[in-house]
Amino acid sequence: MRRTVACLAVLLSSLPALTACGGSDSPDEADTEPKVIEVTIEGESVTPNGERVEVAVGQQVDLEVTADVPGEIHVHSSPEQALEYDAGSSTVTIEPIDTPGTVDVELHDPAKIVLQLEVR
Ligand SMILES: [Cu+2]
Repeated sequence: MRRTVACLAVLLSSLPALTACGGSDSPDEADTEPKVIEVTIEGESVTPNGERVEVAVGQQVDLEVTADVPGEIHVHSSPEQALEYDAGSSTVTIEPIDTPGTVDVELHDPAKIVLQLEVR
C-alpha cells in the first residue's frame, strides 16, 4: 500500500515524463519531499541573506524559523503568501509554487531578502 502511494506521488510530480513505476531509487522521488531551510532572525541580522535556493515546481518548502520576536515572512509568489512566525522556534510552510521563475522570500521589518527561490 505504501508503495502505491509513493508511486502515485512520483507520477504526479514527473508529468509528462511518464517513467516506469517501481524504481525505488528514482531521483524524482526526492523532489516530492519538502525542502527544509533554516532561517534565523535576530534583530537586524537575518540568515540566510538573499541566498538562492533551487526548488522544484510544486515542491513544498518548510522554513524552520528561529526568531527573537514574532513577525511575518512574505513570499512574492503569485498569489503572494504571508507567513506568520512566533518568537522562538517554529516551522512555517511555503505552499508549492506551480510556475517556474525566481520568487523573493523577504521580511519587511527589518526589510531584508531572506531567500530567492529558483523554481524550476
Ligand atoms: Cu514582501
